[in-house]
Amino acid sequence: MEGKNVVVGGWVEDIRELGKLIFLTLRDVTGVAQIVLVGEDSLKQTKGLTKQSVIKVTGMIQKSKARDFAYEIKSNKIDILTVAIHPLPIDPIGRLESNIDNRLNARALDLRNQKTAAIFKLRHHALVSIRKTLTEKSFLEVNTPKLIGSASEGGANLFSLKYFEKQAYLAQSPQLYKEQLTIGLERVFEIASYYRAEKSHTIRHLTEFTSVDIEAAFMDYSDVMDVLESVIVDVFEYTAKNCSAEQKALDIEIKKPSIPFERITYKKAIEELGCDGIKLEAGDDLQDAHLRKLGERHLGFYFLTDWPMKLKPFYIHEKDDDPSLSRSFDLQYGYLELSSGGTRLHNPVKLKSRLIEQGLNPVQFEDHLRAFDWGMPPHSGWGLGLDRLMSVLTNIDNVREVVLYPRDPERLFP
Ligand code: AMO
Repeated sequence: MEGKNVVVGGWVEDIRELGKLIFLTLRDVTGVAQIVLVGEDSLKQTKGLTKQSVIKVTGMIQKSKARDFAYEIKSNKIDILTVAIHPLPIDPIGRLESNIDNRLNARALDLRNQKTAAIFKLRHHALVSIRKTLTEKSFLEVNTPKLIGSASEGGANLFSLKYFEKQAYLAQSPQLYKEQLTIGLERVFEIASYYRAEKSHTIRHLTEFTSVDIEAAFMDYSDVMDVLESVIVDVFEYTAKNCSAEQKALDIEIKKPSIPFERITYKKAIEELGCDGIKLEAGDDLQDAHLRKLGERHLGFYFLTDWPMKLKPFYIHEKDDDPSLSRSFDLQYGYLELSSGGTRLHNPVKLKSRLIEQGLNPVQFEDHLRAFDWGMPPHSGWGLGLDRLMSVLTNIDNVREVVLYPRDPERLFP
């Protein structure tokens, strides 16, 4: 484009005076450009101009002598569209490191930092890949309500609110809806925010998180594990190929994980932990420390399957050969649980007795139970925590870093 006239808009990242010339570094979401402002009144034009102000530059492209730029824009006219007020709450370029709370308090400005922007560009591409994989496997994307009248995951951890004269809740998951939708649409997926009123102060729990959920008629838990493995592998392959600049900004190298992901039964996991000196009874839940130990043996992604029924929600199907165990799984990355899923009960009588067994009131699930009388196919599915997946993909431990405006027990603003 040498010799061509252009108009560019963007944010001033740097301003340097060199005699009568003014050098501006201008950034937009695609990258940086050098502007050389020439002419008698160039100094006058930049009076009051601060870094991160928004300008429009009209000029011509020419070869540059600068080390970092092959070309630059020579201009004798800039328009200042908005002046950024200093001092800014954080250094948006990231030369001066700010702590995570200060950055989250000024999140919109934090996105001017190329490292932060790279996280959310990667997140976009991960979502593109997930939608592509699931669409190719004949899943339809759906949207189900987040304002609901009864719990989807049982009674605990529900945010409740007044809904005019009624009591409503924020959805913990799309569980009941996605199961019902298999009657008419067979294979569905949803990507949405869900809410858990948990006072967890960890680097992996949020009160509002994004989940990718699928549900498929006529699939068993082993089939949906295959689907999950494809979704994950495709995300890594797609971003490895299409996101070089983002990997560079984050100083990471995304690699396709090795397949197939190991499938370890809960029983085997307990035995392995026993060998490591951790004694657990069959039926005990696996705590953080146990999962960390397992993660040392099984690097990368692995499935933990066939959990005891008593550790799983009411909708999970038992195993035929041992009804104390379930057709269920978690997908782990080291100690971190990324997803859980399984084969569901599709027999309404069994489902009702499981609700009672878990201390839930079948009356509150009447609408859901009704659908099971209309020809409910056998079905399976999973929910994948997108925020946790992003933290693995970007190699950033704290899930708050990969969520634009994270919500936790302390954080409700901005
Ligand atoms: P579960 O409750 O295990 O299963 O949630 C599925 C996945 O969602 C993510 N997740 C969270 N991420 C951040 N903060 C939280 N508070 C949080 N809670 C959950 C995790 C988790 O593995 N209905 C079932 C799924 C299914 O069977 O289809 C469910 O919600 O990565």
